[in-house]
Amino acid sequence: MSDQDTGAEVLTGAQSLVRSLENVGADVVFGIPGGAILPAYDPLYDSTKVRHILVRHEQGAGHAAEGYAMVTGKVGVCMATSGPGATNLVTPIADAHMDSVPMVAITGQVGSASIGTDAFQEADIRGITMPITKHSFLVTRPEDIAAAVASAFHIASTGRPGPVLVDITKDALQAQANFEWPRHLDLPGYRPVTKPHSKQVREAAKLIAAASRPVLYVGGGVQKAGAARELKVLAEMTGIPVVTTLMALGTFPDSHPQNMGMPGMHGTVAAVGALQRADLLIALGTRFDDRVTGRLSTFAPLAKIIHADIDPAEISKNRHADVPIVGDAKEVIAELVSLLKADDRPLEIADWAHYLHDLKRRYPRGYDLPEDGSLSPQHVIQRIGEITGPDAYYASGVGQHQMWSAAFLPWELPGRWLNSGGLGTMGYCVPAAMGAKVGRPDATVWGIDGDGCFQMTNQELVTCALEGIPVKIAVINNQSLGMVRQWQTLFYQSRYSNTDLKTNRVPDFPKLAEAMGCVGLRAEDPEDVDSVIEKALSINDVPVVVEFVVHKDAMIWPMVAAGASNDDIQVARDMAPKWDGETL
Ligand SMILES: Cc1ncc(C[n+]2csc(CCOP(=O)(O)OP(=O)(O)O)c2C)c(N)n1
Repeated sequence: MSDQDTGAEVLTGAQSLVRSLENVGADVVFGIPGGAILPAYDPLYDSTKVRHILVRHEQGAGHAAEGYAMVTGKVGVCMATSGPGATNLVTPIADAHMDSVPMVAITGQVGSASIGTDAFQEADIRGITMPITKHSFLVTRPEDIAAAVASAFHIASTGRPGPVLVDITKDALQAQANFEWPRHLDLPGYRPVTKPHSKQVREAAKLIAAASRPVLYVGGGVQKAGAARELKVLAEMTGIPVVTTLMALGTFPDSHPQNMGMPGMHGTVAAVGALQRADLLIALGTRFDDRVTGRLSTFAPLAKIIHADIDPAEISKNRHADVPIVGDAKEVIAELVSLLKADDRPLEIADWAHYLHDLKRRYPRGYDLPEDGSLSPQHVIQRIGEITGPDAYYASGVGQHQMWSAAFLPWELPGRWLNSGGLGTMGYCVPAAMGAKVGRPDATVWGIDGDGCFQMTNQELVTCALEGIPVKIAVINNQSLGMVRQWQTLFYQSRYSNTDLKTNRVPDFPKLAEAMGCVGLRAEDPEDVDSVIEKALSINDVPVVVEFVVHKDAMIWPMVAAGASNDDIQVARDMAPKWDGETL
């Protein structure tokens, strides 16, 4: 084709990259420049469509891209130079892979002639990230950049979303070539199935109609498919009890009487009991993660399994599916709804629903206030949620504060919860909150972080302060790596090896916040909790950090010990629910 036909222009590879990002609608890129990626930063300087946010650590760029993707549903983009820049992206890439977050990571690579010579800042980032990316490209010619970027965005955002790496050599960025935007993507073998097989859905509908103890086991895939409305129709039409996993909180409202809560290691007794006693699990966009199943051989021993997932690799991976369905959760649920509607026979599950409601009533989520009058972390988190409301976005780090956030924040709306569920990445909170606030500038974005996690990535508050990203971060300071300390209390005879962070004024979190251009606040007294939250909510021009100095020994309950059966869930230390005499 002639230049005139295609409107082709001669551009440098770097210009092609920026033009390609503009073409795919990438309006924000989080990154840090360096030698190999430097050519790309020159045309980026001129782009009026792509905002580059200069982070302080590439890990922050990656988690920010995840946060942005989570709240917008678009692909998050991060950019780094070769070698250490690229390797600093490994953690967020792995995180996005585990939690199915659509992300494109663009990295500079040393010149193509130097590849394999241990050149300065050379790292085989494609090799390093091969197992943790959905796909990756190494681009060595400028004419291949547009197609690689277009394909990367398509792959990241379709089917099961995930991270895609585009590694571009410096010479490819510098050389010139015709810029041609691909009309068709050449991706042989990549055909994600979204439409479920009708026969399978019919089989599923039959099992549902015959079940007496069914449960809707709902995972993050339902949230990603934007199928919350369809799920509500299915649940209300059938009356089937629902459990929402950590990744699905808010996909079905917590306040809904059919919601039994979150299953798993720190799930509710009603949710765990529902799975263990079910005769049918309708597993939607969920992956039978070990944190949900506990000891797999004892998980939901009486249940038949309908497993619907967009990724065929998930089906029967951990638990055999009696009815496997490959497809988009929204389409699967919609088809199930129309089949069950046509059948028009009410399910006979009244006893089951009654049993679970009773379980929920007998074992509500709760906590004891510390006897010494110090702050209860659960109370702090609950009040943040109550005062701020369910419409805000909440990110967390990893640890006890994450599980308390899951338990006590108001999960009424889909897509409001950002956390590192699969990889369990400490340091996720601050940069993910930053990305979320960039994606939803008009919304309130809280990060609920631990004092340990916060010390891993708080430098991105400098980015937030300078770039006008007014997030609110609550540091739940229990002066320790609390979740690990809890395990030491329970399983290592309270031998606290290397979990005491001694974070009593070192660092001084409010001062640290102020030094980073944020407002720093602190609450140590239960009486100050509400006013400090309200103060934080009243500041909307700069980021705010609130340190809550809480009791060291608060624990997260209920708990299923790692490797134990869900049947052995403890509601508090040495206190198990009374299953004996249960007739179901
Ligand atoms: C990068 C990383 N390193 C180590 C761990 C193991 N780990 C899980 S939770 C936790 C403690 C987190 O402490 P903190 O941020 O203070 O939160 P808390 O549990 O006290 O709420 C640790 C060390 C991890 N998940 N991620």
